[in-house]
Amino acid sequence: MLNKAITDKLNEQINLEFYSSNIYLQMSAWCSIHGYEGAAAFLLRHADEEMQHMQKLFTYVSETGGLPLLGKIDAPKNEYASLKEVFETTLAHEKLVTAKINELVEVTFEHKDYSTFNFLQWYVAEQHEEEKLFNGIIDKFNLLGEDGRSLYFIDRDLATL
Ligand code: OFO
Repeated sequence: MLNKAITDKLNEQINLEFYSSNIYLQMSAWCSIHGYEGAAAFLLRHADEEMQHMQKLFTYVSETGGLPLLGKIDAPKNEYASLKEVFETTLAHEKLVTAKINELVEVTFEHKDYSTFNFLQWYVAEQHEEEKLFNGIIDKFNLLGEDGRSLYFIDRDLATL
């Protein structure tokens, strides 16, 4: 049976993963409407991944005798000044998620809940991958610039990621 403080934190994380999915889904719509079809497809796939992150937590809480609680989810931002801003926002968001996962890990450690600690290691590794991925995309903008040609290549590249 999960400790209440840990269940609460896991539930917060479930809602944050939902929010992550919604941010990327909304970004995907922005990209599509601005003609960035590669970025739109990439973000759509990423929104799906976030739902899997949510699902994994949901199942874990259920399996350990807790009650997953779905809360209110804020509407994501829907206006961006540029494609680069979209990806700067993804990176900032992933950094926030990493901070939240780290907080969660700390709580499991404080309560000596090594099973949940162990379960969360998947998220720790995943956050490393996510930050690496989005940092890599920002590097491309910095390297190529943001003229029409560069954006065309970046968008094409995003379709393959
Ligand atoms: Fe993007 O890793 Fe979950 O939130």
